[in-house]
Amino acid sequence: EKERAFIEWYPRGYGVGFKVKERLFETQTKYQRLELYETEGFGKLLVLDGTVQLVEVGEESYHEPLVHPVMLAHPNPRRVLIIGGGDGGTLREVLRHDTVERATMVEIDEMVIEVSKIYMNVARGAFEDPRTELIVGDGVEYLRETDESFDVIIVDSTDPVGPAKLLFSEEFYRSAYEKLNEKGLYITQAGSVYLFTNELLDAYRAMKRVFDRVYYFSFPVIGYASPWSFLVGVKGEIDFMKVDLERAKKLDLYYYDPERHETLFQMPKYVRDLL
Ligand code: AG3
Repeated sequence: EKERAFIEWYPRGYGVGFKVKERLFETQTKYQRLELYETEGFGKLLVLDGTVQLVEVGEESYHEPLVHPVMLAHPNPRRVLIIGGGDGGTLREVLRHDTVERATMVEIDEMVIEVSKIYMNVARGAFEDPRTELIVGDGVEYLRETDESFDVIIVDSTDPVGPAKLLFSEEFYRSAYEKLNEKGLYITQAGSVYLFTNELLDAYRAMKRVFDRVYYFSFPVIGYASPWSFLVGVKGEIDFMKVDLERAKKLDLYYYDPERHETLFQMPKYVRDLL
């Protein structure tokens, strides 16, 4: 019996793959090629333009470090903006913080939201939460044009190559900085530490030109070429090295360990030397 697999190919022929039982769905959306698989041991696998967005089993290893470090470092995050994140995992984690009054999510591709709702349950009710404001649209335009301001902005995009490239530009960071309140935090996923080192460096340097302070950290994510990088931009008086452990206790986390927050900042030496 022949074995089937989905493999995501990174630069220089580095692959990350899963054994799959079947392809459940495939379509070309207005923006990208969307595929959904049933894997052997990790639940459903969502793929956009050949890149793994998530596997159901272990998706928290991405959504927890993307959301909770910034939410717990901010003293009182009430208004949160999410750009991308159509599967709803980021939104779900944001809404677990009871300081949140409104979470606005701007996803460009409605098909990602629909397919995630029909085939998976990553959002676990987050789209129906009364605090959720869901906008199908272009995050770059939204941020440029909105009159709203935010405590935390989270960019849960595809890679810093291709369609999401604008989300890693200095111009975009400037409009994010402007729309942050006096004290605000910005976080973006920034790609594979080993395989997208140059993209990580470019994004870091551009963020340094805009934010008051910039931090980088990495986390091993199930399904991606780990370690995976995250970049944090700070506006105003916030210390990203400290998180609120009282609020953290209520979250019942599985991957990100707020009591060992400092371990996030682990980076291969050559990367630290470059940054
Ligand atoms: N975030 C996807 C991160 C990029 C993955 N890149 C890759 N596999 N090359 C969106 C999905 C999670 N909400």
